[in-house]
Parts: sequence; structure tokens; C-alpha cells
Amino acid sequence: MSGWKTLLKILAKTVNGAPNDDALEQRVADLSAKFPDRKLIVVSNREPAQHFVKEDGSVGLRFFAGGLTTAMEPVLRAAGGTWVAAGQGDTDFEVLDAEHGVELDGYRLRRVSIPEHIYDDYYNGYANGALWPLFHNAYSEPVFRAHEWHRYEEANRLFAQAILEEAGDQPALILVNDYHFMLLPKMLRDSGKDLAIALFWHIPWPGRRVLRACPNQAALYDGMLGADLIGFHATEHVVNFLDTMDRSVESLVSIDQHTVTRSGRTTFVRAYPISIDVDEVREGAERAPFEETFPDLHETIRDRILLLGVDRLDYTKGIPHRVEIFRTMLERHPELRGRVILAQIGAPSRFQIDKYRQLAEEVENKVALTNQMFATPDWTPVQLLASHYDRRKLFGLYRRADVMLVTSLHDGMNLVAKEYVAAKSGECGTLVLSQFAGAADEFPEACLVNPFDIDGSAWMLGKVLLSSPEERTRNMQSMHSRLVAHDVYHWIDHLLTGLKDALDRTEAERQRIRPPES
Ligand code: ADQ
Repeated sequence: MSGWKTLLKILAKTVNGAPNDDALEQRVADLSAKFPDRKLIVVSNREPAQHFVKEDGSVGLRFFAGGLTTAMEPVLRAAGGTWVAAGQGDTDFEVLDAEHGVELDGYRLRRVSIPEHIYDDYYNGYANGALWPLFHNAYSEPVFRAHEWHRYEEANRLFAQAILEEAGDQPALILVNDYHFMLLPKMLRDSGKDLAIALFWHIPWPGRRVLRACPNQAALYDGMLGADLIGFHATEHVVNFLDTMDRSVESLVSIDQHTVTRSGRTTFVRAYPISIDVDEVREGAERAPFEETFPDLHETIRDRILLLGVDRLDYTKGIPHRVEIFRTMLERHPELRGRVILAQIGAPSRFQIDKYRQLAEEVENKVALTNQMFATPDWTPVQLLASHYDRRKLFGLYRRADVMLVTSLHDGMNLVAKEYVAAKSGECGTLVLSQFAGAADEFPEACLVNPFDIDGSAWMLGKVLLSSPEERTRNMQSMHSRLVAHDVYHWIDHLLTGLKDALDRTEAERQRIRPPES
């Protein structure tokens, strides 16, 4: 497959720096040998892009904000293959070919049609009303409704059908993404086809006691264990997962090998911290300077210190906490009033769910209060831009930001933290990062805060704003070097190597226990 080759060439470049051609060819050959005949199929609920009707009547294509898309898009662009996702745009189904797909930039998008009444219960109900808060330690109470659970099952089944059609009779490699599809690995496995299945879990896996609240846990875990490999962002999540399986599922769990064996099948469990395409962000920051993409904001900020927050408007991201930390910092440091601006970019998200609408209101109120308390005729301390932007336009703004504020209450990884480090390219800037984001494991040099501790975080923020540029540059440089060595291609290389290893070990075990031929 030529798509695989392109990806592998990129991987080889990433791993080896600037290798000579022979070394590169060898590495490509080694990696190609892993999955020579398998078709790559990536599965996520959210499609990377929607088709819609523009004002002039023509059909346009709109890409989305979101960590999963950010990470998977460059991989699929390079590898080719098929992305299977739910179609949601106005004209999504009108542009499809006879096989329900459409060609995008270097890969095929297969759209699954989920009837509206199923989608609402499956996605807004079970996936985002029950599972999302459950796995984020229930900072919003998870709500389990039996009919939504059944729709979740139905939606997983519709996806399974589409994936099996896409695979046809060819051996395939299926990369399933996230908590929307906990039942899918087993459904695919039960088809009896030759499928290598990896499930990547983008959100945290908390302690098992939290998860006991879920009435459907037995079926969900059984579904996940249909995968050959389950990947998490952090070792902590791997350990929690193994502990959950050990106590909740009839299975043999090996803590040393990081495996779960159930009904004679072994699932390997590993940590693969996800990342970003570092070059894409750096080039974007260079190509789209902030003065051009955000002229009004540029005019407002002038030469002031810019603090930036960029998130989907989600209650796990700690946006109200962030505004309070900023306000408390202003109370403590009158000398910084008039000299700093917090720009909060918030992409509206999951607006069908009450909690999300309430959050948007809460953020607006907190911003208004802060502005009321401190604004002067020529200075408004917080600028709220509640809108979705073309991601590439944001990178110039990242580069201009003196401080990036990531204050998640619980976050699998958080790619905004990584995008900031990439956009800065080692130049002076400070990442204020929640200790509850997976990214904190990789960036110990960041200014790590506990966002629940408003006073403590405000104190840290004040200290950062008054620290020397030399100190901030030093920290940024070491974070940047680590990020360059661990970008999204490094991630997919490790994940695929882990999958190959899992398949080889399973095959070796099968050979070992096969009865001798008579
Ligand atoms: P998210 O919670 O969606 O995903 P996060 O890691 O915060 O993801 O990344 C958000 C992405 O959306 C970034 O690429 C950012 O640039 C983009 N974005 C945010 N606001 C935007 C806006 N207003 N306009 C345009 N783009 C915007 C989940 C998990 C995370 C995990 C990722 C990847 O919750 O913990 O890091 O998956 O595994």
C-alpha cells in the first residue's frame, strides 16, 4: 500500500532525524513488513470534516476542533486508508459515492448514517451524558438511562456493519477511537474476520471505585476486551484499567505483562501518550501571523502581556476556574492592572446538553464580573471569543501569547499545551498547566498548578508574570526538544509497533498450545 509507505517514510524521518537515503529505505522496509497486507480503517464518532452549503449555494468542507481530529488527521493523510465516522453535515450524504464514501485529502471518509433518534440517545445521552462525566471522575454527575444504553448498543452495531463492509474480505487493521465505541471491538471480533484491532482511549481511566456507578460496566468491559491492544495516554490509566479488570471481570490479569486474558483471548494494555504534528503548528504560526488573522484583538492588546486560553467549552477544561484565577491575580497585583489581557477562545461544544449551555453562561458571567471590577476606559481585562476557528489560524495567536493557561480539572492529555510549545519553537513563553492533564507528565518544566486551588494558582500566575524572560525561555526550550522527539508520528509508530508485538505474541502462544498434528 502506497499510503503506508508515505507514513512510514515520515516516521523514519521523525525517528532518525535526517537520515541518509539507505537508512531511511531500510527503516521503511522494516516498518512496512509489520502490516504488509492490511487495510487501515480508523473509527471515530466525529467525522474530521462536514460538507455544508455555502451562502452562494456551492458545497463547502468544514474541519473541526477537537483533540482526536487533531491527532488522527495527519496520520490518515500520510497513511491513506479509510476513516469511518457518523455523517452530520447538511449535505454530508449528498456528496457520497455509491459505497457511501468520499475522497478527502489523501484518504477516504466513509460516513455512517445513524437515525436522529438513535444518535441523540447514543451520543448526547449515553456517551456524553453518562460515560464522559463518569470517566472524568464525575465532576458532573453521570446519568444512566436504560433506553440510551440500548441506543448506544445500536449505534455501535451500525458502525460495526459499516466497518465490516469497508474491510470486505481483506485482512484489516482497525484503529477504534474512544469511549463512544466500547462495545465495538467485540462486535468486530465476533465476525470471525482477519482483523487486527487496536482501541485508543483518549480520556482518563479513573480508579475502579468511581466506575462502579455504571450499571452496564460488565458489557462495556467485555466489549473492549475484543481488541488486541488497548492504548491509554498515561501509565496511571493503564494501572487503573488493569486493576478494574482484575476486580470486575472474570479474567486473568498479568500486572507484569500488562495483559488481560478472558475466554482464552489476550488483550495487551499499554501507554502511548498522544501528540501533534509539530511542523504543522510551527509552519502555521509562521504563515498566519496574529496581526493578520486577529486584527481586532491585535488592536486591543497592543504591547500588553497576553495570557491565552483555547478550549472546547467543556466543564472538564476548568474555564470558570481560569477566569477566577486571573481575577484573583489582578486583586493581588495592582501593578499588573492595565498591563495584561486574558483572551479566552472557546469553541461551543455539545450544545444539545444542558450542562454545556449552563457552562457557557457561567463563563460569560465570570468574564463580565471580572471586567466590571477592573476595566478602565482603555482596558478590558478579559476578551471572550466564543467561536470555532480554523485551527491553522490559531497558531499565530499561540505564538504571540506570553502565557498559555491550561487549567483542566481532569484531561486525558490536552493537545493545546503541546500546540503552544510547538508554536513557540523554543522562544520565550510560559505554559501554566494543570497537574490533572496527562500533558503534565511530559512537561514537568511547565508551571504546574492545581486549578481547584484558586489562591495558590493565582499566586503562581503572579510569580510567572514577574519572572525573568531568561528563566521562561530555558523551560520552553527543554519542553520543545522533548516534544519534537515525541510528535504524533512517533505516537503512531509506537502504537503500531505495540500492535504488531501483540499479534506476534498471540500467534506464538497459539502455536505453542496447538495440538501436534497426527
Ligand atoms: P479534546 O478534549 O477535544 O479531546 P484537546 O486535547 O483539548 O482535546 O484538544 C483540543 C483541540 O481542538 C486542539 O487541537 C485545539 O487547537 C482545537 N481547538 C480548541 N478550541 C478551538 C477553537 N475555538 N477553534 C478551533 N480549534 C480549537 C480528547 C481528550 C484530550 C486528548 C485528546 C487527544 O479530552 O485529553 O488530549 O482527545 O487524545
